Amino acid sequence: MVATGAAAAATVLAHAAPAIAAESGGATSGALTVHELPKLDYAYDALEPHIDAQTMELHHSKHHAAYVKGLNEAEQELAKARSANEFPLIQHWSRRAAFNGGGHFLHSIFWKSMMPAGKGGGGDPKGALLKKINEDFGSVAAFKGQFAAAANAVEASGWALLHYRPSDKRLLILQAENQHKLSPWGTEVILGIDVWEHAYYLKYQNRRADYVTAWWNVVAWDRVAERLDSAQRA
Ligand code: MN3
Repeated sequence: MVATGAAAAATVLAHAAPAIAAESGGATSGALTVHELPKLDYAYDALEPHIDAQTMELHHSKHHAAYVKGLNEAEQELAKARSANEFPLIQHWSRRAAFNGGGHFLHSIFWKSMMPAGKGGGGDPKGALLKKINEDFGSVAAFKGQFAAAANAVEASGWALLHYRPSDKRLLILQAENQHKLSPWGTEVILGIDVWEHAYYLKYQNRRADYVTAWWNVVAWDRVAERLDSAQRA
């Protein structure tokens, strides 16, 4: 989530501008975005028994929060490094911005893609999303099978992601290593599952496939349909 409005801009100026000004002799241009941890639409225990409350709390309030902090720091340090022509630092902070920014972006979609089972989560996609999944994968069952296989096959930490590619109007299932490697260009992520161990280990230990299977019970298809719709209109 991105902070907007005068308050956010004031925060940026208060925190970032003095540091940049000190490095660049006082000249600043533009304002940095202050990225914020999005609030969840449900309680930490709302996805039980499929995803346990302790995992949700740690995942959101610690892991995701750390990506937000890391992204803000990386963007501030990048601005300083650019002002000072510190090219080796630009490389370092660009990597940190990509890693933390990927984490922030994907987790923001992840939380929005889930709702409590039976209260917006689970079941099957409907309407235009259903039609598109049938068109590109043959059936919902085939899509779920391929998506789960991609999630289960991620080596170590990463994600399985459903993308929409506007250039040929297709849905694609892709993996991400960590949250930023193997990422394609020119596509919109419309659904993703986090298969880092922190997303499931407390409850499922090494049984990632069981977590992936349970996760379908909390997928908020209406939200996925909204993202597809907005990607198709863009
Ligand atoms: Mn995670």
